[in-house]
Amino acid sequence: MNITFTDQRLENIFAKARQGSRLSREDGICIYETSDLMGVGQIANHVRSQRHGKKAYYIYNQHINYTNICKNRCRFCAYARNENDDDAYAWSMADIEQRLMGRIDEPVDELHIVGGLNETLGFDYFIDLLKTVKRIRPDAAVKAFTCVEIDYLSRLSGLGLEQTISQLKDAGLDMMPGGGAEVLNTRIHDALFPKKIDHNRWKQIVKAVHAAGIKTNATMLYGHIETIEERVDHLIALRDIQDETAGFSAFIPLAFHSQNTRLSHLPPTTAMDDLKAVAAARLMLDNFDHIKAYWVMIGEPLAQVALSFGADDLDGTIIEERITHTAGARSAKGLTRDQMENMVRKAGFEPVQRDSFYNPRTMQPNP
Ligand code: V47
Ligand code: SF4
Repeated sequence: MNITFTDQRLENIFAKARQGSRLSREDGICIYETSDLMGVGQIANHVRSQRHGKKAYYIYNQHINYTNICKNRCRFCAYARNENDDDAYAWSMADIEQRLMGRIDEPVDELHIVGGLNETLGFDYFIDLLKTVKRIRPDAAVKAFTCVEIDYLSRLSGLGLEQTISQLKDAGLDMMPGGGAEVLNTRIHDALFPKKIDHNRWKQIVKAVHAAGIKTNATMLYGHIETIEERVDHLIALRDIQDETAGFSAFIPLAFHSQNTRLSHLPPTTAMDDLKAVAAARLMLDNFDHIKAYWVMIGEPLAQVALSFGADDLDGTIIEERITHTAGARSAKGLTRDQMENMVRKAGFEPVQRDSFYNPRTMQPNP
């Protein structure tokens, strides 16, 4: 396969990608710096095609954001509230049951459950939450809690990290989403999310979770104050952890939305930023099987294009996404399975409905 590059530095990166050699920090910086977007995209697409051919995965999922009360108050977050705010909420088990029952006739394969750090909820609430979900949806996978919540729960339970993870697993925790890492960097931590766990604690927790046999995803929140070097170092930090644990399932670049946040002066990410984020991840994270283009954050049309820039997964049907929509996302709040499949086919790929562990699902009837 030949690619005509306008930036000759990409020749060397393409040669490495073809040989399956690991890209360096300098290669990562070049991928972000170059204006040869099509060149980068073609290399990423080559790697993507070798791993996944024309397959593009998606899952039938439901989000449950059990509370928006959060003591961390990260500067980039539009979702969190103080306990006394008018629109603060914390769902009871009856509320959660009602949400699950409201969609019980749909073939939901995964419950994606995250929330704020709400000091009014005890450790029992989280065990109840997992057990309630498992009781009502025994066949669906429970993908719940970020490392930030696990850290919080280990303090709340007083049981220590390993015992806390083990109790959550026994109650029904099947895997964990990738949020909470933001950018693994002290400067950004101190400037944007000083109350949240730092990169050392995040790494310690994710390794403990992987050691307990629980797969997680990983993310990077980009498009705020981070530099190109900090993005590349974040990807390399994740790659190093994956070498050690093999516990990451997918990586999801998260495009920052500034509306209703304390960073509302920042402009939205561009299509160039979003496609580079996907391609850089595909090329730098050579030990990750899956790269998601999260349509909620970059919009459905660009997510289609991202399938040709290294992404092999569009996340899910979702319904009722709250975190990004509070921060101004203009994408739909959810998609039907037909819309999802149509999106994939129109982009020239083959839709594969999957479960949480990337096993293809046999088609169930449409709701
Ligand atoms: O942890 C918060 C980010 C994350 C904003 O693992 C924001 O399959 C953009 O992690 N603009 C939650 N992003 C979402 C998340 C996720 C989403 C889809 C799939 C998976 C997965 C994980 O969203 C948070 C934070 O990093 N976030 N505020 C904002 N204003
Ligand atoms: Fe809380 Fe998460 Fe929002 Fe930070 S990003 S304020 S931890 S809900």
